[in-house]
Amino acid sequence: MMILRISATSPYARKVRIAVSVLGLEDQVRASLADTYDPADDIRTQNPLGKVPTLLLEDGRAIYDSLVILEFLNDLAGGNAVIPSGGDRINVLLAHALASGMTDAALLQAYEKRWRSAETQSDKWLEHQAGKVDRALDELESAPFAWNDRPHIGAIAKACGLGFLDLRFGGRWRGAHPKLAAWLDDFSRRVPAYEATAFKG
Ligand SMILES: N[C@@H](CCC(=O)N[C@@H](CS)C(=O)NCC(=O)O)C(=O)O
Repeated sequence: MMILRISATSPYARKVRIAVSVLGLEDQVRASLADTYDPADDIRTQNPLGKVPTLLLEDGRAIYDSLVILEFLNDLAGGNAVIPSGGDRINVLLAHALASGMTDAALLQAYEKRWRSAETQSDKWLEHQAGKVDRALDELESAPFAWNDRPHIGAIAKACGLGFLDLRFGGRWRGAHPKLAAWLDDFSRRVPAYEATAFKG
């Protein structure tokens, strides 16, 4: 059994958890909570970066960065599953990059507020990151990408990024991005793992 180190709120871990479900690999992967703030947690020896998600293989290897884990799981499922082998591959990876970059910018804002006192927080930095999120949301609103029977990693990353904005920024993106909100509702209906991996507090 492989072990997936996660945190309950991590959008990157959620992306991998949804991919595990979509690929039908639930019986091969067990999730285990990690506390990335606790120096005594094994996550820092399993992954020098101390980040979730990290996938621990049965042969002792640890695989990290969510995109590398997704590539691994895609191969394990026989390939050409959540990441296309040809054709749309670059488009799907690009969609993943946009959604992940948006998530990174949202997370950096959340960290700025968590790790710095109110007096030392940089408004300039927060605005710089917020600009990335806003532009990514506008791009996603104007050019929503479809998926058919099985969501690819671009769609999964997009849903998890939006879910993180719902969780940490009170869903404020929804008002100005109605098509995107409808897209997420549809994703949530069609992919049960999305709701199943939502942070319930
Ligand atoms: N690029 C990484 C980002 C992972 C990441 O930043 N995870 C956060 C949780 S959302 C984390 O583990 N943070 C702890 C830390 O940075 O020390 C990926 O895609 O896996």
